[in-house]
Amino acid sequence: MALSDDLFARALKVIPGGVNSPVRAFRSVGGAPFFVKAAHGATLTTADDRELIDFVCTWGPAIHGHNHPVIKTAIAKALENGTSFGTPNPYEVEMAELITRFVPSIQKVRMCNSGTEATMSAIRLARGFTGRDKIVKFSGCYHGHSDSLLIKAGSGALTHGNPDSAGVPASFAQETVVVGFNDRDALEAAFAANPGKIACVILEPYPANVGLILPAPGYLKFVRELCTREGAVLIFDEVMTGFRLAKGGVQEIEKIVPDLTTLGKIIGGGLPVGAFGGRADIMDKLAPVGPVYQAGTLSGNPLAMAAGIAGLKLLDELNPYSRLDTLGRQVRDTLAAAARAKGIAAQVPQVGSMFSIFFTPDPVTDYASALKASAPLFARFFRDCLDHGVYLPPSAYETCFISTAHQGEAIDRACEVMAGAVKRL
Ligand code: KE4
Repeated sequence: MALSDDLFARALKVIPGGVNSPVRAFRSVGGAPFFVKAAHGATLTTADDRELIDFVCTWGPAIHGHNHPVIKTAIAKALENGTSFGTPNPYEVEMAELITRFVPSIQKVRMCNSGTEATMSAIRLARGFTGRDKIVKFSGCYHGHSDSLLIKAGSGALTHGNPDSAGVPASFAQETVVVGFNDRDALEAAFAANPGKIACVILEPYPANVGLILPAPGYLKFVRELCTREGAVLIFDEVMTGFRLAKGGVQEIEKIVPDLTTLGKIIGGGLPVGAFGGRADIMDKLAPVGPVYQAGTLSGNPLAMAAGIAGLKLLDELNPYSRLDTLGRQVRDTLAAAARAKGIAAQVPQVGSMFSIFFTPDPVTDYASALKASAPLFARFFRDCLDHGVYLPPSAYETCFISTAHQGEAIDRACEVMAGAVKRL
């Protein structure tokens, strides 16, 4: 029996579904997940010594490729002095100063341990700041698994057919208003139906948890202006896009200033980190200064901070974004050409180092149009790529990530494999 199969059989006995996060379970693409024992650069090495070119990049953090020597050295150096102090430490200050420098809208920031904690806390903060209870989210956007946000959620929730998770009390769900992304009228109507009651609007400015969707021209500006008019806090969930598409994230690209921003993934350098920050007048509502409580045993952990600081400084030094966009265009153009040659309808949205593929003839502009794409065809495409050594996110409702380590042989080989997979559909 292959080692991965043996590990999965053991895992199934003691871990629900054999995985610690549902989207890893391969349930929507068929087959059993493989287990990874090592990751370097653009490559994963499975328990059975298969080498795979990785486009999941641990769901975003590995923008410099896996196990980058600069990040590894930073962790090792921090480790010499211990793993956790439970007190303020110098790394936290340096991390906060870096984040506020990279993202000017963030005047103050609070570290936590995951994107879920970041968005959950940002929503509580917006409710505490405004004294209002309702929140607005967009169908298909995924902001982690806190109760208020598991309503019409994307990513693993959508992949496994429970975008409205069981276990969320109706009394919680009714405080969450869900509207379609890119739908101006629906957002106007949500405010009209809840005058003075909406604490915040939270969105992924480039939704990437139903596959990748880009905002219609002017849409983000419209959302910003509506929130300002209605006194609602605008939260950009940049857990995925933060530092991924620009040092300052989507808000730098689109020149929109949110009131709060949530971050994660890249700022941990591969270790568990989340963060939320924004206007000082809002952030100062947080304990111990203000009445909104939020806390965390390992928040600002020195090892995680050291890893994240090293990764952010490397971005500052290398400024890899145009290189990453070139790699993204190479993949997009390869897939689009292969689909045309095969006569298969496909959309291949791409921005910077993020791309996805929808097997559908129509442009994908929101959750509803994303659902029209063929998930079974994606599963066949996924399986063929994996059989030929390229690992994509195991779900039609995720986005692929490219790292600087993909440049050269890895991206060329992967493009060959993905073009061949389209041809064999
Ligand atoms: P975490 O709690 O998983 O660190 O972050 C939640 C989160 C918040 N906001 C956005 C925009 C996110 O994409 C995420 C998490 N992303 C998924 C992948 N699309 C994590 C993968 C998983 O659930 O295993």
